[in-house]
Amino acid sequence: MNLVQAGTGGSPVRVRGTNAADTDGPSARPYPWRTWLVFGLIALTGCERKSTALSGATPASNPPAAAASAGAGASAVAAVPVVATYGYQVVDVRPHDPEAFTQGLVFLQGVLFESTGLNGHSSLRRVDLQTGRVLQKIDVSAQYFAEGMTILDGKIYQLTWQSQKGFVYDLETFALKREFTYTGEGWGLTTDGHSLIMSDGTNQIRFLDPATFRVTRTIQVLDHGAPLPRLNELEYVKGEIYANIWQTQSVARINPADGTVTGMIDFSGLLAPSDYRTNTDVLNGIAYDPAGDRLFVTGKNWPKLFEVRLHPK
Ligand SMILES: [Ca+2]
Repeated sequence: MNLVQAGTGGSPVRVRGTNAADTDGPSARPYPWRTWLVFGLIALTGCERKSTALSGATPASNPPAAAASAGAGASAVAAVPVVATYGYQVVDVRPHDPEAFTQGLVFLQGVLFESTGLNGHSSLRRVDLQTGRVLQKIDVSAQYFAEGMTILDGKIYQLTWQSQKGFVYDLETFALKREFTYTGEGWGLTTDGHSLIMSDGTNQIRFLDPATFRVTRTIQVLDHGAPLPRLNELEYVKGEIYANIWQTQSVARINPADGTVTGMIDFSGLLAPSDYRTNTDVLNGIAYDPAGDRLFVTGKNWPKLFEVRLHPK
């Protein structure tokens, strides 16, 4: 919100500058230096607008030029963060339960853990990576719509969508150990090894103490300085937060220190049209294997789980 205001505040600075020159104009004597000053201001304003348009229109395709243009053209305009774009290469394809409405995905010790949603279909699963076979599963009560899930210190944490209730399970037995509450909606969940990191459908990400569930800090996720809402399934990857953006083919790479979007991964075309069925839903589900540096991606009711490698576009 503050940055939106700061952003709109940028414009009036330029307008005020132009207006001051205009106001001075009629009452001022026509000294040549003043005329040149006005021409100079007009030219500078033109440069600012051009560089702003450039960096807004093609931030990813040519970030160095946009950044250089913004820097050279307008010292009064706040720098627009450069957001890199990434494509992907499919390394491997494995089966995924097409009835699993994936809301959370974690890789740990050679297997996948998955949280599935929808009332009456919500579950917690341990899944064989190679075959997609469900090795262990508990159903979540039909009154709950399960959401994001993560694992920390031998415990599994699972959110629900609108019930403001989370569950803590034993990693081995899936026995329910504890329940907790939070305000707002529950969407995605991951961990940096210390905190639970939670999205709620807005552009906010909360960091929670895993023992008390108190919010220790909150970041506002901003893409090119603007709020980026609908952050869904999360994964902590090499010091960054990856976030599925709901109803898109994109995953944002987020700096956990300040919420800045540093990159955008375009997963367009990952699931072939021939793999779509009537209940196939959006891309959702990111898991990372730190030991093997492997990234896994799937979607809600997708028949396939993809191991992908990213590359700059
Ligand atoms: Ca995840």
